[in-house]
Amino acid sequence: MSMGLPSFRAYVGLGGNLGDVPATFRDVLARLAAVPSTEVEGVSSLYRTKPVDATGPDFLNAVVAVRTSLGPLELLGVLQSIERAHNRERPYRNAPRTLDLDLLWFGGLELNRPELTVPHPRMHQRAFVLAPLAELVSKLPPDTANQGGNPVLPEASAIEAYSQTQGIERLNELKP
Ligand code: A4P
Ligand code: MG
Repeated sequence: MSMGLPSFRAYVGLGGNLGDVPATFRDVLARLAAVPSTEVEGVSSLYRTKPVDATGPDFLNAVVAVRTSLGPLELLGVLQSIERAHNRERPYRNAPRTLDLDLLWFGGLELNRPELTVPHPRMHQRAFVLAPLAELVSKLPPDTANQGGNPVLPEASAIEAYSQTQGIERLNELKP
């Protein structure tokens, strides 16, 4: 990472319910690590999750933290190119997918544009996002490199309760 440029911590949600999803997620980590001005700071465990407003088999979900001096729209572009590399098709909304990458949080920035809303507007209802995100936030040192602070999340007990109701099961660590 080049010195001097401001950098931000971003949290990216990974989801998929088609194909070899752990292999897909490992490939996402490798591709993110190769992005200029970007490093992977941490990864949650893998979670097996029941589809929410979606059809098909159970999902796997995870969250990755990156530190980047890319801008939020540039990072979104990178995420979309990684989705395309995995032949993500969009026959209809919330169709089963090989890979969905959502930008959950970008250095505390609040952005509301058609192509990008951060923080991600649906993350607070979704245990498949909250459980891995809370795990990762608690594992990483607080982000003091910028003024954006850290994601504000429900209490651990509330996330645990959502996870029970929504059928979220923590699996193994996602190893690069
Ligand atoms: N977009 C706007 N804000 C963002 C953001 N913060 N991150 C725009 C990523 N993209 C953002 O996304 C549609 C458009 O959203 C993009 O053009 C982008 O510019 P998409 O990935 O093409 O469409 P999608 O995935 O069908 O919709 P979306 O909104 O990503 O769906 P969700 O809300 O992510 O839900 N159940 C389980 N258990 N696990 C899952 O992972 N995922 C979904 C998808 C539903 N149910 C699930 C899971
Ligand atoms: Mg998406």
